[in-house]
Amino acid sequence: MNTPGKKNRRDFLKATGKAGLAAGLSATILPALASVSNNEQIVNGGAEDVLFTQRPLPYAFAALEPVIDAMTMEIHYMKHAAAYANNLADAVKAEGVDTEKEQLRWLLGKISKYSAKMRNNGGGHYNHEFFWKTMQAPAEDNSPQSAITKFIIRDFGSFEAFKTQFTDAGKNRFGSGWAWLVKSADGKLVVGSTPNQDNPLMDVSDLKGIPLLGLDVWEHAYYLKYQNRRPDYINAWWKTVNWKIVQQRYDMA
Ligand code: MN3
Repeated sequence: MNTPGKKNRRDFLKATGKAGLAAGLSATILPALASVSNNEQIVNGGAEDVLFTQRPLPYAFAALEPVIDAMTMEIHYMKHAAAYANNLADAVKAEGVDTEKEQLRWLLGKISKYSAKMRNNGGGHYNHEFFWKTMQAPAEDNSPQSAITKFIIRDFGSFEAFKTQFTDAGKNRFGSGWAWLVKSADGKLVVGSTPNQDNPLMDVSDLKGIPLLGLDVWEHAYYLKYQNRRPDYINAWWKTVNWKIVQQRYDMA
């Protein structure tokens, strides 16, 4: 038997669930499934995997200048994001999560079963790891040169209309939170926002779907350079979006 690829294995899991094991299929090709305890469904299978620990920033603190200044990036990564990761480590220990077997994206899918500390820091850690990967050195003309463009046009009418809707989601999120582009369960692209460190993978979230693109609109993400001008931050941020990563997430979702 050929070992299925990641995508195929996921589709296989979606299609068969635990029945696969009952049918005598080798658990060695189903490591993800084998680690799920009874009465739990795999959720968020197509979402980006994020480890429980903080990964190195994939570029230098100054890499996103002039859109995001090096000082903001350093404080954001070294202090804010590191604190979410540390607090998440405390929470998983206190609440008995086996991080060898559990995956953060699954845990977010049943976050209502855990503490507020797990929700805030699990979301905070996932969101930031996801966010760093979505950015790269700014480019003036930074529209996607990939298949996702046609799906954006299908679901929003035009690329500009999508950008406006996403920008508005970030501008209008009262207080702290995130703006998102998600692939919803019916395959459509949807824009929305979440409060605090909530995430569209969470069972408690009003906005649900597989995240493709996320923007941190907490003041700590932009205040040193933009102060109260959140719209200026968002408008500049478009130059840093790594559309190749967004496309990869769409393909996996
Ligand atoms: Mn942040």
